[in-house]
Amino acid sequence: MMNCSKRMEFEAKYEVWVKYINDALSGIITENETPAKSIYSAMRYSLMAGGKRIRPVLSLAVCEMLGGKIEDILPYACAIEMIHTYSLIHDDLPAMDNDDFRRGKPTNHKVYGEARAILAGDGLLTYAFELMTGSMLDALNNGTADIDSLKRRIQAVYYIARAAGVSGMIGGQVVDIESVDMIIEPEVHEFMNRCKTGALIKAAIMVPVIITGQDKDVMDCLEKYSDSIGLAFQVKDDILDSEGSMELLGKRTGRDVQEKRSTSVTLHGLDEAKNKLDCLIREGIAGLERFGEKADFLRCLALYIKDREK
Ligand code: GRG
Repeated sequence: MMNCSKRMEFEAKYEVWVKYINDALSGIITENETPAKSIYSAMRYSLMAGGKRIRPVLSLAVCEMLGGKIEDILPYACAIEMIHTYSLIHDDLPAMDNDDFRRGKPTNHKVYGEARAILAGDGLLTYAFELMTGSMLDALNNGTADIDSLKRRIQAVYYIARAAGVSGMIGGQVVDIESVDMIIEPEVHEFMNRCKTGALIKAAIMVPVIITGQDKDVMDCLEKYSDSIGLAFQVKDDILDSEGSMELLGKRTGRDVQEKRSTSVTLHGLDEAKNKLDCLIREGIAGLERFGEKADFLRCLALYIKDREK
């Protein structure tokens, strides 16, 4: 397990990555004076509302571990955070979870109204693809990427599209809304979590693997890590809904029981959910063995997922 100095190193580095990502995101969606300015404002409101940035941090950390260029991965890392933010805006809408607070602030539709919140989500989702394909065109025009590198970047965009769409997050969300007030089979529950939450986290990890052109062994190890921590992230989210507070989480808690949702805690109980979480984190860390000390940040990040309070 991680000693104290490694943990402090991890925390300092995480903060540096978050600042780097926040600066990049802030420069992408800016306030402007066009007739459509309110949509930029609504998109920026949620994008810059202070999330943990765990997905883009994962992309940058994996890229660094594999010796890739951070600037090559940044557009994809930002795109994934934009897709994630869109999903939160839509998830909070009255037609979905009907939440009033997110990231400690009023939800997007509470500030900008429902219609604009839907458009802000759509705008972020679409902008994510504009950002990734725009960076590919730049690389083509500047001659900074050869044909193999461009192929890998197309593969990365495809991977993200599948993770965000019906094969991933949307597919998982549909199972989620259809399983309220029902006992679902453990396999269906795991499918839901892997799609709804795990797929985008997995994409954040696998995109730098794809773009830096790694061999099958590296790919398999990081798939193992990403499958485990992606699922662990949702199990922890379920535990926090049961044990966490609005104060720390910046959103309403205790809804899973109230609204009879199928979560790791409501289906299996708190103790079993915690055992499952421990087990997934151990499995994830085991996937990092071949990388030695270079993977210390990713090991700490897995432990952070387990121990996080928000
Ligand atoms: C298209 C109408 C429409 C809705 C889409 C896809 C979708 C709704 C919702 C996605 C499902 C979702 C929100 C899954 C939960 C994933 C999760 C645990 C989110 C919280 O992520 P954190 O903790 O949040 O990383 P921060 O705020 O730190 O970024």
